[in-house]
Formats: sequence, C-alpha cells, structure tokens
Amino acid sequence: MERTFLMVKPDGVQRGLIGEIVSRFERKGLQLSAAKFMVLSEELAEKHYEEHKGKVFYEPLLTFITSGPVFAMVWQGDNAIALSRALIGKTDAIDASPGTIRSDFAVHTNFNLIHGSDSAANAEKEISIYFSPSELIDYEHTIQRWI
Ligand code: RTP
Ligand code: MG
Repeated sequence: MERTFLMVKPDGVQRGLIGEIVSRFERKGLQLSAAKFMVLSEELAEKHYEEHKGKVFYEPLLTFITSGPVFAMVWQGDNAIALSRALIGKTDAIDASPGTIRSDFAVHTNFNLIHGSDSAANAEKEISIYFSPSELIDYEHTIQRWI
C-alpha cells in the first residue's frame, strides 16, 4: 500500500470538477484516506511548492494556488503515486494523453486543475503539511481484494 497527496486546485473547484475528479480516483480503485476543503495560507503554499522557489512560474503559482478554495485529499493503494500521476496526465495539457484529467479538461499549464505527488518522499512531506495523523482514516476497503 502506498499513499499519495492529491489536490483539486482553485480552477478545478471553480469549474465544478471536484466530483468528476474524485470519481475518477474512486473508479480506479484507490482508497480515500482523508479530504479537506480549504484555502491555502501563503505559508502552507510556500512549503508545498518550495522545490520550485526561484523558477519563473513560482510567484504566479503561489498567487494562483492561494486565490480560492482547494480540495485536498490523501488516497492510498498499490502504486498510488504513479497511478494517480497517470490519471492526471502531463503538466502541459498539450502533452497530456487523451483520457487523462488534464487532457480532458485543461487548456493551459498554469490552470491544470489538479496536483499529484511525484515521489514517495514528496507524498509523505505533502501529507504531513496538509493533514495531522489523526485525520488519516484507516478502514477496511472491501473492494481492494477485487483490484
Ligand atoms: P503539480 O506539482 O501541480 O502536480 O504539477 P506537476 O508535477 O505536473 O508540475 P511541476 O513541475 O511540479 O509544476 C508545479 C506547477 O507549476 C505550474 N507550472 N507552470 N509555466 C510553466 O512552465 C509551469 N511549469 C509548471 C503548473 O501549475 C504546475 O502544475
Ligand atoms: Mg509537481
């Protein structure tokens, strides 16, 4: 079992895509562990995106990601990180494969709807900055034996 951090960004919330996006991860067979509807503080956004500090898109990214509510989630399952990135698609919608979230719904790189952790280390880091351990719900997910 692997855990990943996923977040519907402000554009996904505004476009009414929370349900569509959550549905794709549910249908894939991943297990929801935690979810939170929230507005990111500047401090939290800086922690999340610290690896991009200094890049040209860093400041606009912080402005965008703190501009409205997001839907933050933890999902788990075998290969949850890579499977989620596959469902999300490449950063730029032009490069994203048809059928992925970004290909199906996004147009521009800076409005690409959803974030997904890119490594086990970043997943654990991101989970810990958004959620306390008591918010991660461990429960029997009976469909796992059929996946
Ligand atoms: P994310 O972290 O949001 O899941 O996206 P990602 O791994 O596919 O892309 P990453 O390289 O981590 O970049 C983080 C976010 O910064 C914005 N970005 N803009 N204009 C640009 O060239 C550019 N590059 C990145 C995107 O919103 C991207 O999702
Ligand atoms: Mg990234």
